[in-house]
Amino acid sequence: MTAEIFFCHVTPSGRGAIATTVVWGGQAIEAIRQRFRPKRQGRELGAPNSVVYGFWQTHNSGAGEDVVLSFDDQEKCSIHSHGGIVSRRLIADSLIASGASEVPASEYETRTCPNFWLVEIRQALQQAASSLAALCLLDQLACWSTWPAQIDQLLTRGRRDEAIRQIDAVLRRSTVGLHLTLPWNVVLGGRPNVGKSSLINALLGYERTIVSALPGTTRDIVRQQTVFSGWPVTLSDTAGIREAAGEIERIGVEFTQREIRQADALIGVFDASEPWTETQQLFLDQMQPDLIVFNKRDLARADTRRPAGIFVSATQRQGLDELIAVLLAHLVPKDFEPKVPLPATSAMIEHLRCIRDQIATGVKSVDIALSHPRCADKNL
Ligand SMILES: Nc1nc2c(ncn2[C@@H]2O[C@H](COP(=O)(O)OP(=O)(O)OP(=O)(O)O)[C@@H](O)[C@H]2O)c(=O)[nH]1
Ligand SMILES: [Mg+2]
Repeated sequence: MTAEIFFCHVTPSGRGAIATTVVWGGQAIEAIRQRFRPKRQGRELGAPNSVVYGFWQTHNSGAGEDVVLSFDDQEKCSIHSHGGIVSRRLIADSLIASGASEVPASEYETRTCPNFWLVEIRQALQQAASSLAALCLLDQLACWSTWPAQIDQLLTRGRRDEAIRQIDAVLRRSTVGLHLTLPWNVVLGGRPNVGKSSLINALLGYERTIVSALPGTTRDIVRQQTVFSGWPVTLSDTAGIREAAGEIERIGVEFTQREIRQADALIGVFDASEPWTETQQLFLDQMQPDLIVFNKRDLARADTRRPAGIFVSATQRQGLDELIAVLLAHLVPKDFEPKVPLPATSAMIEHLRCIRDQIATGVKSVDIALSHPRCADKNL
């Protein structure tokens, strides 16, 4: 640590029950002594893992703000104050007056934790899209506390091929790791009027997108995020694809085709009340969806020519659970296991690839456990 003093508000900026401001740096204890009066006189400040109750003196408040200080050691302390915006601001102002610099919350982990992997997982944890994702990421904290050091050990013992094999195995889990915070992009495509918008509304549980009996209702892409069994998913409704369309609808169809190319899963929606024709088959062959769904199963007509698919009714809310289960089975790898290391951010993937290349080119030790690409030039 340098002799400088830094502080960061680690709780959100709105009103809350308690606000926590972390102060750190070589002179942190001095800045705290200038302002803090313990309730019980003579309490020692800065003892490792100690907690002290007292008052924070600011220019504007006579008695001072009630605060609880929790010290990691002499160089790092958390100030827990009232969660109101004013009290937090007063503490910040007095720290600045004592020479401290404010660090934005987005940089806090990078500045205070020397372990790149744990910083990345903690940042991902802040963006966890569901409680399942948060639990997986908590497991990942444990994984990444030990796994990089194991790779270092393999290298020290000259087992380069095994190190590369293990890194490759972790890299193969990148997609699923990224989707703990990033929604899977699921696109519903099909001919006009088959019930794509109705199906999206049924899956979301509310009327997000316009439904009408008129073919060509949806023109723009309508996206909405939701969570299926703990996995974040963005559902994209698209314009029904048909050739004889007007100018606006034609642009909508172009948007649809672009959206389809970027999909993690494309659901091809067909109308179960219509017979299966050659045109339908041609359309299916061109679209090549990941999942075939026959909507309007409440009006379904038997037709042996139809390919295999999931039968649902958006309006009757039938078959939706099966559709979600099949969709997740398509998206999430079968061997998904939260207790093995997963790269959860793009920076982790990039850094792992770089380390792998270094090992492959013959570097004997890369100090994976301590490598911290983002901090390398920050001299903290
Ligand atoms: N009976 C029945 N009707 C449905 C079902 N799903 C949708 N519909 C009806 O089918 C018509 C078209 O539905 P939409 O959801 O607007 O169809 P779409 O595929 O989004 O149509 P475009 O936006 O024009 O491409 C509406 O009248 C819906 O009420 C269903 O499961 N059963
Ligand atoms: Mg529509």
